[in-house]
Amino acid sequence: MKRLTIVLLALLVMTTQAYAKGYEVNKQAGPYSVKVMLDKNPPVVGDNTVTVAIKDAAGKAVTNVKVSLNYEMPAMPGMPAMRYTAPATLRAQVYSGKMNFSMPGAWNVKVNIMGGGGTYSIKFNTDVQ
Ligand SMILES: [Cu+2]
Repeated sequence: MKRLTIVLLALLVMTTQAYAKGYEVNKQAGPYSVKVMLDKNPPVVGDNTVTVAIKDAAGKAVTNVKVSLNYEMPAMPGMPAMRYTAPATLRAQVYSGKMNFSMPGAWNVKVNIMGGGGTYSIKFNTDVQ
């Protein structure tokens, strides 16, 4: 019984850590591997800090591009689509910006990377609480 309790406690701790981890999306954009991290998981209404780490095919941090964020909530009954743009600025080896979600629900996020011979983007959806 005691052993079972320990196993259950260990499982609970592992599960809690998995959920406590920040929101993270990993995608490929043209020549770049892009890792997007939000400081809150799930994201919340109001300010959320976004960090974008970009690596080239050799795994080296890319720091000579421009990064911007588009985020939108599609139109809902009685409510037009809401679209916002925010810059992400280079800090150390990563790009950082803020997304301010104006209401809870499903949002579409697009991260644009300009440079390296073109514009590349990744998209993901997130449920804001
Ligand atoms: Cu809405």
